Amino acid sequence: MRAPLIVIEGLDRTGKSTQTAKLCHRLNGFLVKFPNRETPIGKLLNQYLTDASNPMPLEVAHLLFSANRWEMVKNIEDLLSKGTPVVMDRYVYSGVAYSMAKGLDIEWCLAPDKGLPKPDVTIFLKANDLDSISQREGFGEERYEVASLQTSVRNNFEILRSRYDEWKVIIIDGKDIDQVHEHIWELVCPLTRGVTTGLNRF
Ligand code: Z5A
Ligand code: MG
Repeated sequence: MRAPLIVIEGLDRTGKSTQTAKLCHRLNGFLVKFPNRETPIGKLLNQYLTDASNPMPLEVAHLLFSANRWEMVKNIEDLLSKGTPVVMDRYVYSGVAYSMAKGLDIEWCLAPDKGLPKPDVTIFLKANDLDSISQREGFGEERYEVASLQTSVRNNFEILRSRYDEWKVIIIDGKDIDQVHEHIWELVCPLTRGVTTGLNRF
């Protein structure tokens, strides 16, 4: 028996950080946010995201986002095997959806993440009304937070959703933070008894 690996994905400002923190608290789990801006690679990514004049090629940024996930694998596997649930704020799917929106090929994007642990459930926070989301605090401060890119990222998330069967979608329009949390809990609750199968891999 091991603990579950839970991922929350979504477009910018859909409430991923709010919800992963709440869920982690309720599960007494371990929270992993990607990008993890604290590691040496994460510091490079933070510089890239916050300074739009940074000339780093898109391909290099994509590989660094992936490397930033690989940096955490040993830690994550240890926690799961010892019975601590791991909750992730973005993961492989964000890596692919954003880089595809910038013009990279889906298979090329998935290749460096091949072998990473696959989530037991991926919960996608879906907003139908992107305008109301872009009015939330903090939107537009980083290089990918532009409306045209968000539409493309949303389409790419739909492509990924049709490929991976652990995806569950929650429509967030009109729901407050606690209502979204209760929907998430309904999906996660069956996993809290532990998972009998080994970890799948991308
Ligand atoms: N990126 C990439 O390109 N490749 C990769 O491999 C990865 C990421 C992993 C930074 O990500 C960028 O990295 C991102 C993708 C790219 N690009 N962009 N743009 P990040 O995760 O570090 O971004 P962030 O700065 O944390 O923003 P965010 O994640 O987009 O926001 P959020 O976590 O989804 O939302 P929040 O911080 O929880 O909530 C936003 C506000 O809304 C806040 O004031 C909340 O109080 C409020 N809120 C939350 N829920 C609600 C509800 N239900 N109602 C009303 N208000 C709410
Ligand atoms: Mg966030």
